[in-house]
Amino acid sequence: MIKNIEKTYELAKERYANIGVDTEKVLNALEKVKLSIHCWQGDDIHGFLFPSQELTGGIGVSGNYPGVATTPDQLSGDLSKALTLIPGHHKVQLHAIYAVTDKKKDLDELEPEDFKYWVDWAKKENVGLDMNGTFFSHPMLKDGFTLASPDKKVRDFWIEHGKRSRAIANYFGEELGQQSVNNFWIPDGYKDNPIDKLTPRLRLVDSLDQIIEQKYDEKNTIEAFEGKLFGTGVESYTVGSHEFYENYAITRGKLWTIDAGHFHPTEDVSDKFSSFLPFGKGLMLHVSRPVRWDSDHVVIMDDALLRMMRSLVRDDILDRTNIGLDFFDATINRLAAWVIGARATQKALLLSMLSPINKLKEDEVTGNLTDRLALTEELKSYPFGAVWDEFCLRNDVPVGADWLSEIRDYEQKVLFKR
Ligand code: RNT
Ligand code: ZN
Repeated sequence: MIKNIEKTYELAKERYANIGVDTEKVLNALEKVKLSIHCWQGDDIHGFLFPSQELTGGIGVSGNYPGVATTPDQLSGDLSKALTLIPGHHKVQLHAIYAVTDKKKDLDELEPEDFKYWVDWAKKENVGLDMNGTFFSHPMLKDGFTLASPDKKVRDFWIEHGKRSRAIANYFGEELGQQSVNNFWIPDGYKDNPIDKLTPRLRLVDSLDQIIEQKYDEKNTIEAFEGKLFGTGVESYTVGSHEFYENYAITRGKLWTIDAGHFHPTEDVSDKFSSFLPFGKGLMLHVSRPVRWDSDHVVIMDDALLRMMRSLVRDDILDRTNIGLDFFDATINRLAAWVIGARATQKALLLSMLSPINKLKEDEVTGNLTDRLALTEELKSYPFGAVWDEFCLRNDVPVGADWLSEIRDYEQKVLFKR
């Protein structure tokens, strides 16, 4: 089996070499790309602080596949298992509600030590950690508002939470020696048409400015801001719109988060990267798969994903982009969901890298648009799967669908016993 994979790879290597693509270089480049794998796929966004709290903020998880993680050891164990099935070295994104503490603590009381559990785990796994404040599923989400609330008490609670999330992200960066991206998404908005659209946005600017007042070394942490077109229950007006956060990120020297599910379904999300980067510091992505709405389906290798990864590769902006995953599906095995989404994202990256980009760019500027179209079409049937298999082999993870039997085994031995 291994021999066949290697043989097939050698043939594929030759085919690609004929069109000027060095597959060895590509394999090295792919190995360097870290994904930020979201912990919340593993437990349907319950977290450990208030696990019985209803999920609010307009997001939803459907399904009740058996074996959901309900303790820190279960969730970190599931993540560890999933990481053995995903090639390469990655990061994991946490949310504030995943704090591990015996004390009863609210979101405005969290401290770095409440995440020591995760830092110890990350060191063991050799992964970085990214952070998310949790601005939902909490009674202080009052009438649909947090940082933009008209009520100062509500705002202050969430401002304190935001500040604390930054201290935690800074701790991740210090401890793990790599930058922790701290993502902010808030659900604030109105179901029906508001009269005043400006004042809530001014309040949000003020709240965010208070949160980011304290300086942290960017080596350790940087903030990213995630806008949205709308959420369920907030259809008419979202305070944190895309334009709002794009401008906020640019004027404050922060990252802009683009969640693939947060736009109008016909928008090409990939087209936004190169529109932002001439002005902005960098991007965070929430790679997701919206089906008719922001449904957060498990990511697959579809056109939208390919377009996104192609933009990152062709425009050479991978080093300014953090590729986070953000989907949640409880109708299938949750570990499989992680593995499918992560591997699909890596495959899309690989397919994008396996093309003679410089030649295509040259064709474009010299007006040889015939070659550009012909070659990009032909590339679709080049033996990219052989290079992917070799990548898995070299990274010591199962090739093809072999990972599935490991998940089935884990189900029997671990998940179904919960
Ligand atoms: C919600 C945003 C947000 C969340 C996570 C859980 O629409 O996409 O990123 O999915 O923070
Ligand atoms: Zn998101």
